[in-house]
Amino acid sequence: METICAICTALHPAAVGIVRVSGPQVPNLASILFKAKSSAYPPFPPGRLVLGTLQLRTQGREIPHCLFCYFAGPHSYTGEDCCEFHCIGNPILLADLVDELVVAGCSVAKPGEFTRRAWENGRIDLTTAEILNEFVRTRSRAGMLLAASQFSGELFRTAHLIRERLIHLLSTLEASIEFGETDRISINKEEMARELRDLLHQHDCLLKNFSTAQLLREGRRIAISGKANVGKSTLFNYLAGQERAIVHPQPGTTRDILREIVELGGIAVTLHDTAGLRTDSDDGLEVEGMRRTRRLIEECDGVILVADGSAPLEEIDRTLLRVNQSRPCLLVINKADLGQHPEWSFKPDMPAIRLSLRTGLRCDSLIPLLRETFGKFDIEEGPLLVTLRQKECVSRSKSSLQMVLDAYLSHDFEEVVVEDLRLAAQAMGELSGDVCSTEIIDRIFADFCIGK
Ligand SMILES: Nc1nc2c(ncn2[C@@H]2O[C@H](COP(=O)(O)OP(=O)(O)O)[C@@H](O)[C@H]2O)c(=O)[nH]1
Ligand SMILES: [Mg+2]
Repeated sequence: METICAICTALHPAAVGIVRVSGPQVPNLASILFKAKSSAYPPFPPGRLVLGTLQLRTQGREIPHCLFCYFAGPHSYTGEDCCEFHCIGNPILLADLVDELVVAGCSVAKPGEFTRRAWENGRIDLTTAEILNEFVRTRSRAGMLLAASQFSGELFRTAHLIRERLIHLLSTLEASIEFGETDRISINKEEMARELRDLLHQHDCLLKNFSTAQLLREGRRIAISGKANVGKSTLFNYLAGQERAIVHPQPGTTRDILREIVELGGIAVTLHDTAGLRTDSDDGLEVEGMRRTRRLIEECDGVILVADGSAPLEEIDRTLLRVNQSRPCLLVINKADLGQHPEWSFKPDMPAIRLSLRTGLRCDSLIPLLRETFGKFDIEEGPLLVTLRQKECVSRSKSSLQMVLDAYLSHDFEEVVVEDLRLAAQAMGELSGDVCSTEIIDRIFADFCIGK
């Protein structure tokens, strides 16, 4: 087994940078690369930080202010002997340390290789490893908290249990097909149907929770919509915290849809700036922009409808208010600095705020209101599917199982059914990692960060 090493902190100047090492050479490397300040070490006590200097021998340098930590296998992240060097966080120094470790016989870890070893050594199950990766990558606090709530290994246990039940059904069926007539092995058909239905229900529960997990990844998709020239791009830039979209007094400036992932009060939101909607444009480009906008709005989880509260209410405003009533929508009545036109004095049927993006009037209430309107998570009890791969495994298992039940109900109950049951068990095994090809495992860990 090779000893692997990698920088596991971000490659930016920072107070501290960490290089992680795992494998059989760790005890040797410690004595070559690290000199403790106290003569009491080595041997290094597991799990304790020891102060000393870094010995970059081939480069002829000694770097002070380094902490060294040894983790004895199997009680380590990977299950092997591991260690970490906590150095001053200069990326050049960290790269030099990795070079030195390579000279000493280590190889540079591939993305996810530490966690892969942890999985191979039974320290972590496959689904929890995926959740860990999601935890690192999620862009919102809510996503992070959801990922943290999934660390207990519940998804693994659920998938494992479903697979065991499928295998039990499979062996009962196979036995009845092979020996049924001679040895009178009969199966209780009612019990069988009940078990199949219950298993299908379990699949449905898992799939229902996937939409929550999608929020982990992308957050809510929100479109900023409204008439031309009301301040949509100004709002987009305000929420994105930067000048992304062109703001211009001339109507019809925004034709392409701009997209930005932002965190608004703890929830991740993919924000879309769209072309203004109006009825009378004869500009082909603008018409195309409006067509795309309508399609996008259909796909989004919610809409921020922007209006110019200082101008009279037009037909298009009424239409927009009406069509957005049935979806999560926040009405932003902008340009309060220019005064309010009497036609905008009514009480809207949706959450609304009157503000001025130009002067900042009442803008501080915007984010809490956005969170209230779009931030509700409907989390069901039970484990959460976190990645597309996990969802695909459950969908595949479900459709095979549905075929089994359909065939069963139509009394067409032979080898075909056995094959479908086997496919369902296979898909569940892939989810839990109980049966997974090297190719799939490679793909899962390739998506991890280096050093994880
Ligand atoms: N007076 C005033 N003008 C605004 C306000 N917000 C945006 N504008 C201006 O309205 C014009 C259109 O803004 P823009 O964001 O491009 O609107 P969009 O077409 O809806 O994207 C620009 O000249 C903005 O500076 C506001 O609160 N008050
Ligand atoms: Mg615009």
